[in-house]
Amino acid sequence: MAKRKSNGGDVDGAGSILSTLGGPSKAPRPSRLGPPNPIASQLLEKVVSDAQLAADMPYNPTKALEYGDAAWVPHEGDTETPTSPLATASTSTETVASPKVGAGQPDLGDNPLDGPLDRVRVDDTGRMLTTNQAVRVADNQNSLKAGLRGPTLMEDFILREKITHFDHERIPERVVHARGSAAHGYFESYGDQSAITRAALFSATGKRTPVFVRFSTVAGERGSADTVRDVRGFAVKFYTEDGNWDLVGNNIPVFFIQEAMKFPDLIHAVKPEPHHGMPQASSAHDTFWDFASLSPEIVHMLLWHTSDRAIPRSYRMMQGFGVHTFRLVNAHGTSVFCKFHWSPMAGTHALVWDEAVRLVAADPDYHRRDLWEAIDSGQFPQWELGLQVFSEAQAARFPFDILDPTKLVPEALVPLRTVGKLVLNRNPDNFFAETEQVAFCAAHVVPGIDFTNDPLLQGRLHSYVDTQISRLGGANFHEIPINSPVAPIHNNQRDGMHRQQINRGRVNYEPNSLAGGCPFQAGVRGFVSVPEASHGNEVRGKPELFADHYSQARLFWISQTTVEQDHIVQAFRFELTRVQTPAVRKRVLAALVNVDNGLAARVAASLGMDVPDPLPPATSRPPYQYPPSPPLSLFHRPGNVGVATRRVALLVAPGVDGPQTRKLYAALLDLGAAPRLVGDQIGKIAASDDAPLDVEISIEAGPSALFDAVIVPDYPEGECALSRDARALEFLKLQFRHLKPMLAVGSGAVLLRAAHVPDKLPDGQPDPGVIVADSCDLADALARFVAVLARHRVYARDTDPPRV
Ligand code: HDE
Repeated sequence: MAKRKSNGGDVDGAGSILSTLGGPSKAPRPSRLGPPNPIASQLLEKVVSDAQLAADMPYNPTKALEYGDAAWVPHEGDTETPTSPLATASTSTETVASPKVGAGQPDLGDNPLDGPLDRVRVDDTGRMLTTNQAVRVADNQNSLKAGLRGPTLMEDFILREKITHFDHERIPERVVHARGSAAHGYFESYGDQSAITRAALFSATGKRTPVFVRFSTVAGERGSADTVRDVRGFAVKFYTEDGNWDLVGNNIPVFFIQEAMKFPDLIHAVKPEPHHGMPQASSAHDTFWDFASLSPEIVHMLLWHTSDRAIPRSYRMMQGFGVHTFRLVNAHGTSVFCKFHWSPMAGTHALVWDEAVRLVAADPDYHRRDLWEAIDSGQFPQWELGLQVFSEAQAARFPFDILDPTKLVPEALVPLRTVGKLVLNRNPDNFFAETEQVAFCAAHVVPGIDFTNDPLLQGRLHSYVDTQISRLGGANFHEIPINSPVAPIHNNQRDGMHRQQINRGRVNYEPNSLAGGCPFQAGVRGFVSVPEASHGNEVRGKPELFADHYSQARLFWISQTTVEQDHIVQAFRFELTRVQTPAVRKRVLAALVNVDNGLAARVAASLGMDVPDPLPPATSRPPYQYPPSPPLSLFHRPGNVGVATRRVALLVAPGVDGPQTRKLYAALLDLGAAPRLVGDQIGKIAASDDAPLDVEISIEAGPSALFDAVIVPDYPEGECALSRDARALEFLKLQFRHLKPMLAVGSGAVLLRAAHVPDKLPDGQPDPGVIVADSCDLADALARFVAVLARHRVYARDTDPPRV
């Protein structure tokens, strides 16, 4: 073997570099580490550049900026650029490539977990079945047995993997808001709001930010029905260039309680009673009303909860609210208060209570289906975002405390400033991966948005991340694709269950010199909290103004139309009738006396009770007398989408006027509505002409509650068989009872008569929604029908009890 020639000093310190333990007193710089070896050369380059990077930071240059006045303006971290990418590598072998590790060369500053969801979408077209270890499965029909009639073998790893995965398919449902539906879309800014906020999504006209929005009910379990009486969640995740902002709101602008401390009590009270697990997804039971009647701060919310807001026709037809007062902060650090409002372009519309109850059976997925169908048919739901912006000085003059989440800011005090629109234009690929695994958090804000001291909001800032840790199995739920931001994530958080990121390098702390100070703190380019002065004693309590429990409840009541007030009374009647304890009912009535005597008297009468003395108020301050606020009525926002997405049943049977039916059907389709031929059973029926019609759904599978309106076409040969079918007559009665537009053409009117549908309103005027027309007036009749349908319901028809 030839002897290697030594060059003396050019290998000094090489041994230290080859060892991972200890080192010499000065950074060694040998020119080689031994025989030619590309990896060893990289190790040398790595150690030399590493040592240089550390030496470039002789001390922590920003330490002094953490103290005193300097701390008011956060400073950017100090950073040095390495002389070689290898300086920050984990290993000198990182350039070794393979189909598994990839190309080897690092993409400096990159985190491939960020970015579009394309990277995790999976398609199986043309692929063979495999196990999770990618072993191809030869037989997916039989387990491995010792003989055809023998025992199944433990060895069958394919069976065991399949069943084990199946056994663990379920994750805990959300403790509240378990039932929900979601969609992707975007937020488009109408202008530049940089004067009031530095939030990037509001920086320019036309700027689009991707969003994922989840709607939900609060009380019901994951499999509960959509149309129960409940608050609806309206949670929006904005994937902004400055990180994720979650506006986790509701469809009602106020909340039940004022204090995070009371949330578990509220939820325990409204959830099924713990002894027998009933009722599901309903507030109509003793424990809820017991808690409510002892917590008068709830009364404002109770009026919203008993109003038709709690039974929306569609997620697409409800408002959304941030509820709390937030802060907007501009680039100079100046902040203003802000309330967030989503207003649906389709208007605010509700179900009728009896209809909502029937839908629980007819289609428990009613709202989920409605959202999915609208988006999949290209009728994208839209909302406008309105801000109520006000200063601290204005807030100080309000007759309520802006930190109290049971109070709203009347639009007469602060009008809405419309700043953009939300469009939902894509359904998820996979319900579990996206809708179930999405993790909203009230604490996810971006630079430009900040919190206030609302004590309910402050409690929420803790709760959401905390709950995801058990629901989604650990601290890395932010890496689940639907939750990961499109903005880059770089920090020193490491490890934990299900970690996906493979962090390069040995540095997982800050300050550091070994990674050139990276990732370095962003200073004023990062999130800077509003430096709000705080003084006062540590105390458990609430400000005096929070004790006004009734003024805004009364404001809501007097801002409702007569029909809406009637429905509130009926909802109290229903809820309290289901309560079993008279003392609880009495306390609720006593609270209502403080809102309005008439309301209390009507609810009391509906329960066969006397009006009790009012509950003693919690404050000696007289209630504030607000003038009515029209925007608080559901009818204030009729919407501007006409009859688009409205479901219309055409009741058909053999002998129906074929050409007319087809004409009506096509006309509705052209208007964006969703017509459907409903009959005794699906399949072909003979029409008046030679072309048979195809009934699309039976009355049994498609009952009245599923449709917004009905048309009975003409039967030229006379009587229609459906006039002897009790299901068809009930269909028509329910259409009438649920205040829906009805059009009967020619002898189709026989059916309306057989169902005893009146054509007059209670005041004797013609019912504009019961339209009986001759075949020759079809165009005019259809135009009238469509006009009524666009206004949703014929509330003038409403009576209690119903006439039909
Ligand atoms: Fe929530 N809430 N909440 N909440 N909330 C949750 O977080 C909580 C409150 C709201 O579609 C939970 O991920 C506390 C007000 C929505 O995934 C949990 C308090 C408002 C959603 C939680 C409140 C909301 C939630 C359950 C009082 C309207 C569904 C699962 C201090 C502004 C988000 C989860 C989705 C979900 C806690 C009060 C809205 C447990 C402690 C007020 C829309 O973290």
